Amino acid sequence: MASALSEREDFAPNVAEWRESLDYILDEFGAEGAQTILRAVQNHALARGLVLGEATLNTPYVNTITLAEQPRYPGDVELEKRIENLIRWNAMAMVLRAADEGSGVGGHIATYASAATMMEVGFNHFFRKRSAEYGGDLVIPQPHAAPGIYARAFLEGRLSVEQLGNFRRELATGGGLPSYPHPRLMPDFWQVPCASMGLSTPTAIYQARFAKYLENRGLKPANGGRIWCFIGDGEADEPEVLGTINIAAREKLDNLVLVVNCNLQRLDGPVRGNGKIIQELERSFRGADWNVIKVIWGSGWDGLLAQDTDGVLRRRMEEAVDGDYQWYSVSPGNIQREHWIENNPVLARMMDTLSDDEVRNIKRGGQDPKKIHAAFARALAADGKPTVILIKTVKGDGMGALQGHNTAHQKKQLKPEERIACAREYGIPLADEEIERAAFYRPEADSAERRYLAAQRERLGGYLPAREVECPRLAAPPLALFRELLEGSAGRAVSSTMAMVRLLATLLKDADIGRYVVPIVPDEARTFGMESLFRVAGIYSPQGQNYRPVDADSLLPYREAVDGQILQEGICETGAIASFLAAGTAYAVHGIPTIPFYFFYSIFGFQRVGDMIWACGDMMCRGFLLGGTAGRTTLNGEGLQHEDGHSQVVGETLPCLKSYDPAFGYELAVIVRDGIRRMYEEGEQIFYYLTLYNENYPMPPLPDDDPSADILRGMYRLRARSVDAAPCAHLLAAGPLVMAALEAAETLEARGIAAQVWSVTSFNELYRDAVACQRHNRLHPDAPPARSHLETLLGAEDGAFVAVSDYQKSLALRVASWIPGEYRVLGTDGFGLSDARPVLRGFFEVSADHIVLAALDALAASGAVAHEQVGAWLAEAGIDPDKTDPVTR
Ligand SMILES: Cc1ncc(C[n+]2csc(CCOP(=O)(O)OP(=O)(O)O)c2C)c(N)n1
Ligand SMILES: [Mg+2]
Repeated sequence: MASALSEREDFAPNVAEWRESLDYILDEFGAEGAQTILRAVQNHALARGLVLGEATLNTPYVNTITLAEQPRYPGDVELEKRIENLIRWNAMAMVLRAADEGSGVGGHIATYASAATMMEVGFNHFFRKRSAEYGGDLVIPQPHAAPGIYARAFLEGRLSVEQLGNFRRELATGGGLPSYPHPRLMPDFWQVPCASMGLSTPTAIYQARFAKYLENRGLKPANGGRIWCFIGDGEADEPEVLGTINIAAREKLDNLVLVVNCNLQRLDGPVRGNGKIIQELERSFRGADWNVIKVIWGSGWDGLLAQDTDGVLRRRMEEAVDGDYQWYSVSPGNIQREHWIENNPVLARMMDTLSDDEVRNIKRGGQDPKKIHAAFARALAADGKPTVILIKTVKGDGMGALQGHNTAHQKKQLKPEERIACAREYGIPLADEEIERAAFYRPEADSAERRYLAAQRERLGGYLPAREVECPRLAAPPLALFRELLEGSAGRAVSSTMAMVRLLATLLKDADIGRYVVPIVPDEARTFGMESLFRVAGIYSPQGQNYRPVDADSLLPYREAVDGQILQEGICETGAIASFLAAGTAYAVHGIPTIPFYFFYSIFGFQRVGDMIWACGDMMCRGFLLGGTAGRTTLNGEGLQHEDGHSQVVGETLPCLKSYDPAFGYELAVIVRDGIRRMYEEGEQIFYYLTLYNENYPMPPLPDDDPSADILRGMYRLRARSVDAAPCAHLLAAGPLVMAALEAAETLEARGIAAQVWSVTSFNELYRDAVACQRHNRLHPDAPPARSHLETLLGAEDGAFVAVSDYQKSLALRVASWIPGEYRVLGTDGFGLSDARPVLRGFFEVSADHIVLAALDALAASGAVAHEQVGAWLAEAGIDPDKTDPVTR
C-alpha cells in the first residue's frame, strides 16, 4: 500500500547519501564510531518527540546472516537429505500405523515435518554428547516432534521395529514408546520433559544458568556444554516463555540456544495471521538483549535478493503477513505469483526468472540446511549473550494435501495414494503395498546413509538424546549431625522453620555434603529467617558484588558473590522451581549430586507452579521442597491468598513425592537425613515436600524409644495415656496442631478420660502404605496378609479417634478406612482470612477446645461416654453451636 508521503513529489531524500556517510564513518572509525553517531542522532530524535517504535528493535524481514557471511556447509547435503527423508517417512509411518490399528492413541506428523531439517542439521553437525573433555549438550526438541526423534534413533539402530510399531502403546508386548519426551518413562533416552507447552523455555534457561553456577562454584570444570531448546511459535504465547527471558541475558547465558520453529501455525490455525510472528518475537528478544538470528528465506531467494537493488522485493516481503505466507504454502505457483507481484511490474520481472514450479518449490529458510547451519554456527560463536534463532518453516512440509493447512496439526491419517505419493517423494524403495500399510524402512547398516549418520554422531561424541547417569553417591550424614535438633530447644520457643534453617546451616558446614547443598529462595529469605545464611553461604551472582551493600557493617550483610551458594531468585516462583529442577537433576545432566532446598510460601507452590513440579517428577528430580508459612491458621493475619490449607492435599497427587507435615525439629532431622539417604545414597527417584510453620513452641528432644522408623512411616505415639480408665481418646495430629492436641489431651484426662496423642508426620504416607497393603492382600488372597503401619499402630487400641491438621479435612479423611473406631476429622476447609492465630483456630474449629469437643462427640457415639458430656463441653468451652461454618463463608 502506498503511503501519503510516498506520493508527495517534494519528498525525495537521497538515501544513498545517508548510507554513504554511514559507510564512511564505519570504515574510518569502526563500529564504535558509527554507534556513537547513530546514538547521538537517535537521542536527538527522541528529544524532539519522534517515536521510532518498532524500528529500533526490528531488522528487515530477511535472513540475519547474509550470503556473503554464510560459511561453507561442512556436510554432504544430498546424502543428508536422503537420511532426512528416511526419517520423515518412518516418523510418519509410526503415526499412521498407530492410527491404522484403530487403538485411538493418536500422534502428530506435521510438527516434525516442519522441524526435520533443523533437527537434522543439529544432529549431524552440532549436538555434542558429554565426554571427559566436553560438558555435553542438553537437546530439548519440540514435544510433538518426538516421532522424528524416534525415527532417527531407529535409523541409528537404537530402537527396534517393534518399539516404533508400538508408538504410544507403552504397555504393548515388546515395549512401546511414549507419546512425548518423558525421562521417567524412557530413562535411558529422553533428557528433559517438555510436553506441557511453555515449560521447556524456563527449564532450558535455568539449566543453562545452573551449569554456569556449577562452574563458578568449582563443582564443574568449565568445559562447555550447551542447551539447545526447540519450541513452537504458537508455544511462545505461553507466559513462561517470554516471562523468563530477561534472566538469560542478565546472566550472560551464551551456553543457551533457543530455536523457535516458526511454521506460522499452531493447533487451530495461524499464530499471527494478521502480523508476523518472527518480527514480533525479534522485538521481544532483542529488547531483552538476546542475540537474535532470523532464518527466513532459503537459498532459492539469494539470487532474487541480490537483484533487489531498489528494495521492491524486500518491501513485498515486509508487507505480506503470515496469513498470506501460509496461503502461499497451500497454493500452486501461478496463484502465488499473481498474489505476490500484485501488479508490480518490477516484481513481476524479477519473478519471471522463475517458472511456476520453481515458485512453488522455492524454500523457506527452515527447509534449507545451509541457512540453518549458518545460524547454528553463529550461535556457537555467541559471547556473553543467549541466542534465539527464529526459523521460518512450513507446517506439514512435504506432506502434500496436508502441508500448510489449518487441520495439519491434528491430522493422523493419509489416504493410500497420499502415502504412496509421500513415500515416492522421499525416495522410499518399498513396494506400494508396503507403503500403504505404512511399513518402516531402514537400509542396511553398511548403507551410505547409515554409515554417514553413524560417523557424524561419532564425531560429536555419540548418540543423542541419551540420558546416562554417572554420578558419585553421597553417604547420608549420621543422624547425630543434627544434635541440636535431636536435643530439643530446652524450653525455648522456636518454629519448625527455624529448626529447618538450623538444619540447613549444619548441612552447609558439613565437610562431605555441604558443598552440594543448594539453598533456593524467591525473595523470602527474611520471611523464613534465612538471612543468617547470606554471610556464610553468599548469594550467587556471576558479576560478584559491585556495590557496597547498605547493611555492610551489620552482622548479616546482603552478600553477593561469584561463588555464592544461595540462589536468590527474586519474585519469580517459575524461575525458582526451574532452578530446583536444574539443581535436582544435575546428578543426571552433569553427574554432580547437588541437593536443592527450595524454601517458598507454601501456597505459592503447587497452585502456582504445579505443572513445573509435575515436570520435576517426570525428570526424576531430587531434593527438598520446603513449603514455609504453611497452615491456614498457623500463618495468621495474611489472609485469603496466603494462608495455605491444601498444599498437602495436592502433594499426594504426585506419585514420586514424599510429603511430610512435621511438628518438631527432631522429626525434621529424621526425615531430611533419610531423604538424603534414599535419594543420594540409594539413588531412589523420589523427592520431598515438607511443610514448615512459623508458630513458636518448645521443641522436645527425640524420645528415648527413638521413633525414627515410625516418623518416616508417617505416625508415632507421642504421648501415652496417663489415665488408666477405658475408653481412650486417640488424637492424631499433624504440624503445629500437635501442640493443640497435647493441650486437649490434658483437658480430657483432667475429666477422667484417657487420651493419647499420635504425631502424624504424614497422612499421605499413611494413606499410601495402607492402600498398598490393601492392594497386596487383594491380589494375594492366600498369602499372609500385609498389615499397614496404621493398622499395626492402632490395631490393639480401643476408644475413639480424632484427627486434626492445619489442612483440609480430606487430608486426614484419606485414612478413615483404617481407623478402628469412631473417627472425627478436624481441618481448615474454606478460604483463609486475617486474624490472630487463636481466633483463626477457633473459627476453623481446630483449637484444643474443638479437639476436646470432637473427642467427646466420637466417644459418645461409640457409647463410651454419656451423650450429655458433649453439650456440657460446648457450654463450658463457650463454643457457639450456631457459629459460621468456615466452608460457606
Ligand atoms: C500447556 C499446554 N497447552 C496445550 C497443549 C496442547 N498443544 C500441543 S501442541 C499445540 C500446538 C503447538 O503449536 P506450536 O507451538 O506452534 O508448534 P507446532 O506444532 O506448530 O510446531 C497445542 C495447543 C499442550 N501440550 N500444553
Ligand atoms: Mg507452530
